[in-house]
Amino acid sequence: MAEFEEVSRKSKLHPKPTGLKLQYGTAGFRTTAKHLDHVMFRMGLLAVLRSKKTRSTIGVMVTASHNPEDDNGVKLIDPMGEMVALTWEEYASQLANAEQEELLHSLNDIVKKETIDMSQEARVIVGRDTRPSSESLSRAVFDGVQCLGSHFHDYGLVTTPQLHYMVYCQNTQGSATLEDYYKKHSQAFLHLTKNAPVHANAQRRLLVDGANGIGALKLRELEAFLQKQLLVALFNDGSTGKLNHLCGADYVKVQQKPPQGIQMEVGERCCSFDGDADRIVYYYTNSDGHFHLLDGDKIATLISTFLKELITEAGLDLQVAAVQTAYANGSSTRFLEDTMKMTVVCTKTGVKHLHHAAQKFDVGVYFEANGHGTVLFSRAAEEQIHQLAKSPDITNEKKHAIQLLDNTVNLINQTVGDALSDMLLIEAVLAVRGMGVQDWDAMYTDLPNRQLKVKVADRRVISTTDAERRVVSPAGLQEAIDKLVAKYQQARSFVRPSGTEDVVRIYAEADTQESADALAHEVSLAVYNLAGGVGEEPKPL
Ligand code: G16
Repeated sequence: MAEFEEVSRKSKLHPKPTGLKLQYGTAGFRTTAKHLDHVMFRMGLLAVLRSKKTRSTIGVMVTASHNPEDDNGVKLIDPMGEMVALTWEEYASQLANAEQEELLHSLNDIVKKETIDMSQEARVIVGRDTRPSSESLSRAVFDGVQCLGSHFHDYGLVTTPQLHYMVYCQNTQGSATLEDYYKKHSQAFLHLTKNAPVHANAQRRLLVDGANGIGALKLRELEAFLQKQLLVALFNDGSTGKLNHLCGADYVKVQQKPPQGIQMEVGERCCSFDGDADRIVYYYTNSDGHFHLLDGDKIATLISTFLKELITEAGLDLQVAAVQTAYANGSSTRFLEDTMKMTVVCTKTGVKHLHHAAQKFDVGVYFEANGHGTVLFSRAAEEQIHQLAKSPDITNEKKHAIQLLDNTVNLINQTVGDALSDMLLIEAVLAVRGMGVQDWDAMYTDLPNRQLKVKVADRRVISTTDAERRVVSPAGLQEAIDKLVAKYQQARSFVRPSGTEDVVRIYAEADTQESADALAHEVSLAVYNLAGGVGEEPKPL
C-alpha cells in the first residue's frame, strides 16, 4: 500500500529506542517524555485505523495528567467520548512495542484482524496539556495521522475532558467548539443556581488550586461565561510554579494536606484540579487548624443524595447506583449502602472500568476516591427527565424538582470525569441546598487512611483479583497482608501495581490515623520483602 511506504519513510524520523517496552496502562501510555516520540507517531497511525474502523472521529490526548512535569503520555478517545475499547488498548501496546523493522507488519496485522477498509475517510482530533514536551509530541501524532493520508484538527491546549467532549460532539452533532462547551455548562449552572437561597453558610467565593496546569487556563476562560455567579480565587495558575509540584489533586489527596501556594482562611471552601483537569478534590481547615479533605467519595455522596432527592420529589422511578474502587473509604461505602440504601459496585482502578459499570444503571454515579468521576444517565432516564420537564400537567413541587434535575443533566460532562463540570455541579448543589462545606463534610466521617508507594524491580510480579482487593501473586503476600490487617480495628489494606507510575501502591485504613499509618508501613515492608523491593527499605511514617 502506498500509505504504508510513507509510514515506512516517516517512521524513521520517529525511531523507537531498541528494546523499549511500554504498556497501555490505566490511562494510556505514561513515562518520561523523552521515550515517547515514537509512541505518539504510532498512536497517530492507530487513531486513523480506529477512525476508519468506527467511521467516526477519534481523539488523541497528549498528557500525563497527575504525573511529574518531565513525564508525558497519550490516550485515545473513542467515538462517544469514552476511553478506547480494551482490544484496541492491546493493539496500542502491540504497535508501540514493535521494533522499527516490524512496524509495517504490526500495522498490517491490525488492519487484517479488524478488516479495516483503508479507503474509508478518517478524522482525528488532537489536544494537549501544558507540559513543555506536549507541543512537539503532538506534532509526532500529526505526522502519524498525515502519513496515512488522513486529516486532523488540532485543538491545541485543552483539558482532557474537554477533548472527550469534543469527540462526542463531533460524532453526534457534527461540530464542536470550546465555546459550545463553556456555554452549555455555564448556562446549566446559571439555570440551576438562579433561585438558590442566599444562605449564611453558602459563601460564593471558591479557592481553586490549578495545579499549575491546563485547568487553570481553562477555568479563566470558563469564568467569563459565569456572570460573576461564582467568584473564583485562582492559585497555582502556572505563571510561576511547576506542574503538579507540591500542588494539585493527587498531592492533596495522597499527602492529606493543602497544596503549597494557596492562602486559605479557616472554613474557606477550596478545591484542587490535577494536571489535565479530569480530577477534583475539595478541602478546608477548621478553627483548630485541622485539615479536612472532601475527596471523590464525599463528592459521590453529595451528588447521589442530591439526585436521589430530586428523583423522588419529581415522582420518577429511576435507580441510582454508585460505582467505586477499592480505594473508597469504608465509611463512604457503608453510608451509601446502609443510609442511602443504594447499590454500590466496586471495580478495578481506572475510569474506563467504572464508566462501564455505571452504564448498567438508570443513573450511575461513579467516582474514584482520587476525585476522578462523573454521573451517567441512561438514554431512557434522560428522555424521561427531559419529557417530564416539558410537561405542563405537574404540581409546582414536582416542576421545581424536575427542572433542577434537567439542568443537572445538562451540567454534567457524561463522557468522563471533568474537574470544571464537577466543580460547577458541586457548587450548584451546595448553593441550591444552602449547604456550607462543613455541612457537606458532616454527612459521614471518613475512616483514617494512608496511601504509600513502594518501588520494586518489576511491578508486574504483583497480580490481583476481586477488583484489586486481593493479591494472587507473589505467593505469601496476601497471607502477610491478612495477618497485619487482623492486628488493627476496622482495618483494611490492599496493594496493586500502578498503571501510570513505576510503583506499587499501598492503601490502608483503620480506626485511628496511627493505626492506618502503622498498617500502611507494615504492608509496604511486606511488599518490599516479598515482591522484590529496590532502594531503601520503607521507613515508618
Ligand atoms: C489515571 C486514571 C485514574 C486512576 C489514576 C491512577 O488518572 O485515569 O482512573 O485512578 O490514573 O492510576 P494508577 O493507580 O493505576 O496509577 P490521571 O488523572 O492520572 O489520568
